[in-house]
Amino acid sequence: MTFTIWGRASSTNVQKVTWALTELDLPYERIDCAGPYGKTDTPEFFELNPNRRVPVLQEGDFTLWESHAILRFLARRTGRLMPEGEYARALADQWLDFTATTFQPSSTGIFWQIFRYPEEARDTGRLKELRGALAGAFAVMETRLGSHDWLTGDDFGMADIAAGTLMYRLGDMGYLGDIPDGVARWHARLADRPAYRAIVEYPYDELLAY
Ligand SMILES: N[C@@H](CCC(=O)N[C@@H](CS)C(=O)NCC(=O)O)C(=O)O
Repeated sequence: MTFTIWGRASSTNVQKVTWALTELDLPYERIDCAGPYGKTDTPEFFELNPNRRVPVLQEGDFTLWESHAILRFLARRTGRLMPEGEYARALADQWLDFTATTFQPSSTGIFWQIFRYPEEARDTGRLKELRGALAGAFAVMETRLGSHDWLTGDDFGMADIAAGTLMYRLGDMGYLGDIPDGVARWHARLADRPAYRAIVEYPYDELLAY
């Protein structure tokens, strides 16, 4: 199995895929694109992903986009990073969808408000709303992480990767100070993993350039 991943290393959605590949010890080549690297508005990229977003995964002639679809593909392909059994797998899907629809919109929304705008230019009303949504998302995660090490099953898996990529920037922005205890312990476990330190704790100042 050899994969090509399209997307800049500073993208949290790309990090989900490269983190999974690294945990799986699978070889891949990554091509910088999107953000300051551009290339997503070319006809060639449209052929890869008509939604013009990264990540995109290629394996031979096969092309796949949407980071969580890629995580599921890699997990099914290898039989790893997901728990055993239909019920447990359904719960992994549940947490992936929760990250896509609830946790990520609030955390990424906060990131762009803080990162892109000086304090006086921020939309304070929107930021307040996003902070409330983020606190709500952490409270939901605590219902699981308050009494379990990982979001699904007994082991680290794809649901932890999807949600875990969002934690580093929140920490950088000072948003992890008063998170629930179980979420904080889970984040410490993630941060112990070499792949998290190499891939997620990645500088993102290049995003200022576009
Ligand atoms: N739902 C998509 C979202 C992909 C997405 O929005 N990717 C961002 C990077 S994190 C992107 O391509 N933005 C355009 C750009 O960076 O130029 C996924 O999970 O793959």
